Amino acid sequence: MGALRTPRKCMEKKYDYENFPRTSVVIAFYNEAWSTLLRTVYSVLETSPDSLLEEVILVDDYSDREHLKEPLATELSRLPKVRLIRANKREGLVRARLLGASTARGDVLTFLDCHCECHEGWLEPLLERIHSEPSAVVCPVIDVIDWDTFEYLGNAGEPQIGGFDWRLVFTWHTVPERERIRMKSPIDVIRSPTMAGGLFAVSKRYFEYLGSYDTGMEVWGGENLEFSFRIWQCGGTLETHPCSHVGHVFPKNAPYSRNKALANTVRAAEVWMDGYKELYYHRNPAARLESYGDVTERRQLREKLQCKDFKWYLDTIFPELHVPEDRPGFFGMLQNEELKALCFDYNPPSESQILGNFVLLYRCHGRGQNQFFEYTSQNEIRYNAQQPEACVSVTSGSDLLTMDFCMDTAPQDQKFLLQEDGTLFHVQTKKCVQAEGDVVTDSFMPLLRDCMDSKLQKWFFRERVL
Ligand code: UD2
Ligand code: MN
Repeated sequence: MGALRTPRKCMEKKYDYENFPRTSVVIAFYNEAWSTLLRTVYSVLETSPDSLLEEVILVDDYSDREHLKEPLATELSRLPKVRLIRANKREGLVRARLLGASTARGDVLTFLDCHCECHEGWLEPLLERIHSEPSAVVCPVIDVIDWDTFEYLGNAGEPQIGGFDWRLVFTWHTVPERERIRMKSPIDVIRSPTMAGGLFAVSKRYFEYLGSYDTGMEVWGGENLEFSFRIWQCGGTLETHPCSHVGHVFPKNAPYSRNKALANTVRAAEVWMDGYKELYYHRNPAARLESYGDVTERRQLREKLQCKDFKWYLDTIFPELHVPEDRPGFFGMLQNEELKALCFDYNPPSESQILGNFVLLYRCHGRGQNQFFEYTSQNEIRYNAQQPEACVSVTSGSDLLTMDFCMDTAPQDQKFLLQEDGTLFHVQTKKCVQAEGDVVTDSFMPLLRDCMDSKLQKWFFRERVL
């Protein structure tokens, strides 16, 4: 096992766990490899205090790989406390987990993915917290197991909290100052706006009270944000315990298609986000067209539990998240007046590295994503896909448009005046943004040029391709 950054106080802490609730560990799997699945099971059995572990429930979500049939049943039959349940059809992770939960005998449900390794002392902190606060949903710190070597790499640094961006993609963030102040000790739980989804413990009763999961969600994706919003808005708390560590193999590719994630995410937005769902739809127009089934029952649940609204959630639980203005006519594709087929287009070097490339012009596609920009009342052109957010800026001496992180108050080089006539005037250099390029190589860019009366220097925002 690699070096772990568990606070030393965690090691020193002794748990008096006689009265702690017992847990059922529920692990749903679909076509998982033998070694990773059994590593998960053995590590649970080897690291959980006997008196705290009621059982381990494995739910086979209708896998078709041979090794998961007889051979798995035989292997597991030798192990104490382990039960194997099989779905009769492919259920997806939400209903597979619920199938396991429905037969659970423990007071607490602890969900794990099927490619984890629990680390010594992982369970006690989770159960202690739920023992003292039954409405707490508690996650371990998720350590990294290398996808290629399966080495337990440990955690790179301080635990992080979960967030999301306005594409409704889950994101990781450093613990904000206000939360560090709230925590009374480094081994106190860390409040988190969202969870990654796979690894958490919850009182069985409280899970049922909260409406367990949205069973209209298929396969994979979206359920983690839905559950996170629901926990907070309906009176619970979502936390990470810095003393609990579980390793997870972050998959480079999954053994199944994840195309249901969009519909699942729309269900979450439709039930929990009120008017803020529009910010999501603006950034992913395909989401608005996706059929997502019936959410009447989930809205009734929200009524019944008298849950708070999304504004409360944003203001109170995730105040760090920038809420876009999305003023009508000032978001979407930024299109050129002369070269009408061309729009601002930005491709970050990678999902985790947003800065570093130039803004280009590319055929307008109307799918939001990398052609989505928002023009703010501070005169910024925000590239609104990722967290932290990036704004169009200019490196001094250059006529190219680049990206830099947005600031609370827009710096001079990030200010562009979109004037009545469509001119996009860069305040600092007093130049205008002009479309330039080459038809033969089909490469175009927005560049800073002396202002003149030309449609190549006129721009307008449009939400869709007409
Ligand atoms: C993350 C979560 C995962 C889930 C997902 C969003 C962690 C560490 N993982 O993705 O738990 O919340 O985000 O949906 O936070 N599975 C089934 N049936 C299916 C599909 C998946 O049983 O149809 C199982 C799968 O075998 C695994 C679990 O569900 O045990 C999660 O799937 P994943 O590991 O492919 O998801 P991951 O870790 O990329
Ligand atoms: Mn996983």
